[in-house]
Amino acid sequence: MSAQNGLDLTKVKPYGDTMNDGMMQFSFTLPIPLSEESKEAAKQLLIKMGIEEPAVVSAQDLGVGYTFFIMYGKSTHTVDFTQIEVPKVDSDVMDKYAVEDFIEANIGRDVVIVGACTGTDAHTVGIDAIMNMKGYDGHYGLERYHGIKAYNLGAQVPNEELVAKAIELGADAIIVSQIVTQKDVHIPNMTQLIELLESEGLRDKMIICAGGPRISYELAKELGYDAGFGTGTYAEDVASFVVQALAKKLNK
Ligand code: B12
Repeated sequence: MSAQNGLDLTKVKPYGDTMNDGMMQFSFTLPIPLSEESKEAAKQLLIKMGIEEPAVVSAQDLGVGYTFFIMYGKSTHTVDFTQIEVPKVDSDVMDKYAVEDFIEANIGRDVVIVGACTGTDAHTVGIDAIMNMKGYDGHYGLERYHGIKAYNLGAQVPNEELVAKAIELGADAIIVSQIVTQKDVHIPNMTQLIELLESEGLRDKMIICAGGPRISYELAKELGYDAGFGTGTYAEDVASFVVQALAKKLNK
C-alpha cells in the first residue's frame, strides 16, 4: 500500500528534509552536570533507543547538577501505518447550528450539561474553552447554544459536589476536565466519579465525558466514561456526541 507520494505506508519513518531519512529531534534532561562525558552519555542513550548518528545540538547546564539536551538523530525504526487502529468517538461532528437543530428535532427540550475540572486540579482554561459563552479559537462554548443549559462549576470541584449538583440540576450529561496527569493523579479521581455515580444508581442515566490534553477516547472508555476528548477539542465536538448519545438513549 502506498501513499500519493509513493511512500510505502507499511514502513513509515520520520521525515527531516529527505524522504525516509528518519530524522528526529529530542529534548530531555539528564541528572548529571554538563561535561564531555555527559554529552557522550546522552548519545549512548539515543543509540540504545535505536537512533543512529546522534548529535548534541544544545547542552545547557541547569546549574544544580542537571543538563538539558537538544539532540538530533536518525530513527532505525519504522511503523506499519496500514495496521494502525485508534478507537474514536463514533458520532458525527455537527456545528453549533446543526447541534441546535438536532436538539429541536430529536430531543425537543433543553439538554442539561454540568461540567467541572475536578479533584485537586486547578486548571480552568480547558473547561472554560468548552463551556463559556465566548468559547475558544472562534468556536462558541456550550453556554451559547440554544437548547443547552450549561453549568460550569469551575475548578478543584470534589466529585461529590459535582454529582450532587448534577442531581439537583437534573443533568443529562456530566463533562469533566482533567489537565494534571503527572504521576497518574487523574486516574483515581476519574475512577471515583464513576464509582460515585454507580453507587447512586445514576451511571446509566447520564452521559459522562472527560477531556484534557492527555485524555484519550480509549482511556476514558477504559475508566467507564462514554467518551474522552483531547487537545484541540471544541464545544461542538462534545455537544455533538452528547446530543446524539442522548437521543439514542431517549429513543430506545
Ligand atoms: C495556565 C497553566 C496553569 C495555570 C492555570 C490557570 C487556570 N486558571 O487554569 C496555573 C498557573 C494556576 C497552573 C498551575 C499548575 N500547573 Co499548570 N499549566 C498551565 C499551562 C501553561 C496552560 C494550560 C492551558 O490553559 N491550556 C489551554 C487550554 C485551552 O488547553 P487544554 O487545557 O488542553 O484544554 C483543551 C483540551 O485539552 C480539551 N479539554 C480540556 N478539558 C476538557 C474537558 C472536556 C469535557 C472536553 C470535552 C474537552 C476538554 O479542550 C480544550 C480546548 O481545546 C500548561 C502547559 C500547557 N502549555 O498546556 C501547564 C500545565 C498543565 N501545568 C502543569 C502543572 C504541573 C501545574 C502545577 C501542578 C504546577 C505546580 N507545581 O504548582 C499547578 C497545578 C496546581 C493544581 N492544583 O492543579 C503541567 C501538567 C503536567 C502533567 N502532565 O500533569 C503543565 C502541562 C505544564 C508542564 N509542562 O509541566 N497551571
